[in-house]
This record gives sequence, structure tokens and C-alpha cells, in this order.
Amino acid sequence: MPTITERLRPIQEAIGQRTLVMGVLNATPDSFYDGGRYYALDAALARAEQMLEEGADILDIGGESTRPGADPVSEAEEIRRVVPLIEAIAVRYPDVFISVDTTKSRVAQYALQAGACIINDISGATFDPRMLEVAAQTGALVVLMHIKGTPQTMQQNPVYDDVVAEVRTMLHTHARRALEVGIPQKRIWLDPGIGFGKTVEHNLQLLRGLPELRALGFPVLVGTSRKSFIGHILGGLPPEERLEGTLATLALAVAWGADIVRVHDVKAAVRAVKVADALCRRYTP
Ligand code: HH2
Repeated sequence: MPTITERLRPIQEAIGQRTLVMGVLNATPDSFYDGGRYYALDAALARAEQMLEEGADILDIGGESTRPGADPVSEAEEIRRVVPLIEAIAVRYPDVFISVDTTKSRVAQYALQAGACIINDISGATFDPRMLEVAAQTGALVVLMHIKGTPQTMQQNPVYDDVVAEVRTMLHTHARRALEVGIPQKRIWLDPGIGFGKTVEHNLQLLRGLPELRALGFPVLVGTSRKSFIGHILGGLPPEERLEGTLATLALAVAWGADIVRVHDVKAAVRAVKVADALCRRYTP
């Protein structure tokens, strides 16, 4: 049985060559876009299969919505939602890269045992003090995202002097903590946390500031998919109407240095990113 670190090698080798696409799969009743659609195991498995056919590099499995004001979910319930799904995907597709979108170290631990190899923590491993230890001990890759506050409080008037500088400093701190517990640099990805304690203007500044975040020396993941700042720019369009706006953000995110994009619409995103990669990286598969 290859270790998690060995299994991660192909994904790490692709970084810098082309932009990776992470497909979102939320086994939740209340996520802001796909909530309720993939709550049942069969529906979630069918969606996983579809995203892989459409070219997803990674499947990001979540069991707790982090939309503004979402109700927290207990550890036991989150495990119940994600672990059987991860196991079922891993059995069917042993080579697939699965990340678990969680802030709880025990959920991460069970998810890794079930077949995940990436921990995607929207708190930058700050909500659960054991998270980095789990990543270090298991050899998992960790995505450390910036959030201001918690999902319950984050959109209550977020204020920054200089949002790019503050997010950059905080991400640097998160990365240093991860390095200190023994996680190697190439197994740490950073994420500015679009929509997590940010106004529309903050989100735009952060996207334009991606080159500065990339300059920290870690791969950068960006999650703009169907988020509310896109709806806001487009005159109040709902999540269902935000695909084209999302694709515009993906092309520019690639141009500004994103290494991984997290999306709901894998087929469209893979096509957009391939064209952006051909232009920006001179890479064609
Ligand atoms: N955004 C969401 C959830 N997890 N993880 C990372 N690394 N970056 C992101 O931007 C990010 C994330 C929110 O999107 P979604 O999962 O679709 O919604 P919900 O939190 O309502 O489940």
C-alpha cells in the first residue's frame, strides 16, 4: 500500500506545469449552492463519478457548510456525512485525489483513513489545535485558508487597513506554524479565502493581489465558484446564474498565479483553465 505522501506525488508534480481543478462535493443539506443535492450517498457517488469524467484533478468532500451564518455541525454528524462517501469513492477509484473540507482534526483523521490525502481547512488550522499534528503524522497535504472570524461572524462588517498585506501576513504565519510541526513546504497550499470575512471590494483586491500571495513560495488555491461577490457585480444574480462570472475569475486567477481552483462546475472550469493555461503558461496537454 503506498503511503499518503507517495500517493500525492503526481499532484505535486503537476503544480507549476498546469492549473489543477478541485471539484466541490458537499454532502450537506445547506451548502449555499449544492446543498441538499448530494446529501444522499448514491447521489454524491454519481456526482463524484461525473466530476472525474469531466476532468477534476481532486474531489473536495465537505460535510459542514461554511456559508455566512451556517449552523455548526457536530463531529459525529460530520464524520457520518463524509467518511462513508470518501470510502466509497476511494474503493471505486483508488487513484483519485480526495480532499476533506473540515476544520476538525478527528474528521480529518477518519477521512484520511478512508482514502483522502488532502486536508482542506478553511480556518488555516486555527479552530482545532490538533489539525497540523494530524497532517504532519499522516503525511497529508494541507490547504490553509484565511478567514476573518468564524462563519457565524465573518460577514459582520469586515474591516482591513490593507487586505492583501493582512491576508498575506496571516497566511505566512499559518505556513510557518505548519513548517514548525514538520510539514514540508511542498505539502502546504495557501488560500486567500474569497468570501470569508471580506466585502466585495476586499475579494477583488485579493484576486488582483494573487501575485503577492504567490510570492510567499507556496502553491495558491483560489475558490471563487459562484460566490456572492460575483452575483453582486452582476446586479444581484443568484448562485444558479453565476457560472460565466465564475469563469472570468478563473481565467484571471490563472493569469495572476493560482495553482489550484476550487469549483462546482468541473466541465466548464476544466475548459476555461486549459485555455488560460495555454495562454499564461504556454502549456497545452
Ligand atoms: N469555499 C467554500 C468552502 N470551502 N475551501 C477553500 N480552501 N477555499 C474556499 O474558497 C472554500 C473552501 C465555500 O463554498 P461551498 O463549499 O460551495 O459552500 P458551503 O460552505 O456553503 O458548503
